[in-house]
Amino acid sequence: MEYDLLELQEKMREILKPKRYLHSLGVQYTCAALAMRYDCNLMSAQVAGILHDAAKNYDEDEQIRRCEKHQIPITKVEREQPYLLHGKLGAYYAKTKYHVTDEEILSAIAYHTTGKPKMTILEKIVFLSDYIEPSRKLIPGLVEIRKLAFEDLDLAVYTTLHNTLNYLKSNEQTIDNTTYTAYNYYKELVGAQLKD
Ligand code: DGI
Ligand code: FE
Ligand code: FE
Repeated sequence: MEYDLLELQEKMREILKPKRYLHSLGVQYTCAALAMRYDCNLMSAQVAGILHDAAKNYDEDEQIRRCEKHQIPITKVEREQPYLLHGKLGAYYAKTKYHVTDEEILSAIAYHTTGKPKMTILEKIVFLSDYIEPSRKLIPGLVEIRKLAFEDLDLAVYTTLHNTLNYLKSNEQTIDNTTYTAYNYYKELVGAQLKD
């Protein structure tokens, strides 16, 4: 499938706030770099990257309302933390507004916040690029994960999930079941030693 990246960028520039647009461009280019490293389709990676936060401009009530309108199922945790819905809703808009037909791109957008077990290379690339793109605020561990992403994809995914879970736990936030199952899957996969 052919996509017009300039047109998609223009669409995102129109609907997103400037900082969110800069982030989306950063994710697009980071996706491209990782796709080169891991022999992934460059176009798919960039399309997923530029569109991944396409539903982020709606506030939480509006995200709930739009998911209900389009019959996108909402879990209990998502109802508590509606910002978790912007992945699924973004995938819906990628398909309906931006004519993305590749299921793998749509899935990478849908799961970019939580990750999931057994991600495809494209899904892992989008998940990581969202975390490491150049304009992300420098949080503890980010410098290391930026390097690790280009060395060991699964270990980088595991480390990102580990850091995210620690962050959510320390802020007493409800953890989505998909985030948990993703973490447990990648923990098993890399056989990493937990340091908490
Ligand atoms: O949309 P972005 O800001 O670019 O990034 P994102 O879609 O990865 O969302 C980031 C936030 O999502 C970050 O604060 C961590 C949070 N998050 C990830 N997994 C979970 C979660 N929040 C909750 N409550 N539960 C989760 O399982
Ligand atoms: Fe996001
Ligand atoms: Fe993002």
